[in-house]
Amino acid sequence: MEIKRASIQEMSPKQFTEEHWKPGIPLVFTDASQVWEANGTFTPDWFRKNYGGRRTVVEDTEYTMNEILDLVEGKDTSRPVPYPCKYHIETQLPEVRPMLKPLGLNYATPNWMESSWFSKGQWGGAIELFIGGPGGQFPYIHLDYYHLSAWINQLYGKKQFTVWPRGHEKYLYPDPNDPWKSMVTDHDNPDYEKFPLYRNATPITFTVGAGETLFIPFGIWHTAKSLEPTMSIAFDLLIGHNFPLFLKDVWWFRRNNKLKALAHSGYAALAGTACKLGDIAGVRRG
Ligand SMILES: O=C(O)CCC(=O)C(=O)O
Ligand SMILES: [Fe+2]
Repeated sequence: MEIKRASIQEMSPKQFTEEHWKPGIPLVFTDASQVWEANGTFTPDWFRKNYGGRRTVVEDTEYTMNEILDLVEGKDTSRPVPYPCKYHIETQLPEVRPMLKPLGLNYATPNWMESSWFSKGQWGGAIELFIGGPGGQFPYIHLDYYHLSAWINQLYGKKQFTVWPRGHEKYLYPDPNDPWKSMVTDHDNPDYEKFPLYRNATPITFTVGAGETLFIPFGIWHTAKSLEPTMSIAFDLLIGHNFPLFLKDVWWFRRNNKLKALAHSGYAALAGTACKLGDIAGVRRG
């Protein structure tokens, strides 16, 4: 597997579906987010000016936007810089939501996560702003929950990503208590005594810069590291193709409470049917 970079000029939505979405191959779009007003607007200074006092909690500590930006830009060196610092767009920064339209960049569409059926549920699928500083490392190698596919829109600074091909769980030692997380830490310098099968893994590391969008299909193990002050907007894609796996996960996460599992799976199945019919009828979402 290699990571292809493509401009929207050379990758039609149909071609994207056939060559990346269906086979599950990541892609870096060099310019897909230019349809967003956020692209070029989201900078540390812009957030300081407009939302400097906006609060969020990172690793049990509450910070304002200004405090986070001072840390990631090295203006405050008195304490460690946490990663990732996240804001949930719909609830913590709803004012900027109109600047992320069309959410799916004309590729991640139709997206059932944009229907009111799914945004009501507890299924992942949030739109989030990630802020990081130099060296900020995502804490583990993982798969995203619910078999959702991730779209990571780098809007400021460079981030390094590492991905492992689908099926690499056999080399990555998933945590038995949370099989979406790998127990392999420090993949640049792995402990082969503890993780001998990791020798067979074939990670690919690459950089995603401002204005670029990384598509991570479900089943692709991944992790990230901020190389400098960075801002990105991540959202998830759910569609007929990953829905059966999504539905299985809805059950699996609630399997210890059969009644709850049944209620949530029933709701999700109904929502999926509604979205499928909506797609056929050409319903526009978001
Ligand atoms: O941008 C990053 O740090 C990676 C985020 C990620 O993979 C996740 O939140 O699931
Ligand atoms: Fe992820």
